[in-house]
Amino acid sequence: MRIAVVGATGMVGEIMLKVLAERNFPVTELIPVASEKSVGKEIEFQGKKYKVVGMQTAVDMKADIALFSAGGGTSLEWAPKFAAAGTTVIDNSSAWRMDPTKKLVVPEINANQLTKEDKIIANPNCSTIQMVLALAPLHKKYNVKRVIVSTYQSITGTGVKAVQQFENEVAGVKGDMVYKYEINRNCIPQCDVFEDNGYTKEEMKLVKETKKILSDDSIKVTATAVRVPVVGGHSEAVNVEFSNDFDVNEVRTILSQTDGVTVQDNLDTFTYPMPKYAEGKNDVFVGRIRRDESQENTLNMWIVADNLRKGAATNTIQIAEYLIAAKLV
Ligand code: 11C
Repeated sequence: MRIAVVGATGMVGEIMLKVLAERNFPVTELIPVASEKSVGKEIEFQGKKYKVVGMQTAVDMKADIALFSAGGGTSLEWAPKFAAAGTTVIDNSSAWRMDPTKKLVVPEINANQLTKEDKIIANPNCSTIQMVLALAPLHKKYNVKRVIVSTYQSITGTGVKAVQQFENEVAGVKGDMVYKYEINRNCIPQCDVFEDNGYTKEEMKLVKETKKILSDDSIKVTATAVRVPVVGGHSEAVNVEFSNDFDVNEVRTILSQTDGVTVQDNLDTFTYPMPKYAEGKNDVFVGRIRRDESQENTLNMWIVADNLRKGAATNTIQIAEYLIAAKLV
């Protein structure tokens, strides 16, 4: 497969290259793509050096698949050009996610909806992916009515400049501020910009994307997304009300049999997921699974994942792997 990585020099792009190599993805030719200022730079992949090319050059090279992680504007402009050249685009930005003509895919849940006609495929937001991966099998069994989610999101979700802000603060060095406030020793109850309804974009992604991925508009979701001074991954406290009652041990069994989910839930050994230990892993980790004693048919759980991996690069590459296995490219 000839694979273009658009945004190859960015944070997610770098993890994409790592994950492609780790998973022995069948890359016959890598086409690293980035903005004009990075064109000509060399990137090493599996012992070979590749020169970064610009967008139009990459379109003209007609890769089989383009993995995009270059922001919404770039994606809106360039994904259709790649698609018109015959390249299947898997896009990490929010540009196409809610477009009714585009599929929003978490492979373990809904990759079977994909067809050869899907030339631009959307990768969901990181905080959505980890939540829906745990919700999907429980929705099948007990029917999810309502979800209340509070997130504790890694600064890597904002990008490299946020990590720099954090490191400057820790070192006591003055530098550019990406957040409105200091993030070190703080929690900022704002991920992304505010919308007219008083929620942030990030919170509304959790609401809208969940319904689309689980193909169920009746699921009610409400979210509070918080930025915390953490680098390894996003954590989420998720309260789920079902239509039907459940057995907590059965929930644990269902989750532990779910592809891509690892249950870490043993109070005797103080075992529960934490971002520090999820970092670098491709799975979604679920723990603190317990009944909500304040309300019928309601469950609490704690869900953690490396937002740059399952939340971004790994999910994108799993979609590409599915396309190849299903002979859709
Ligand atoms: C964050 N979830 O942590 C965001 C980053 O729509 O793909 C990814 C934004 C997106 O701030």
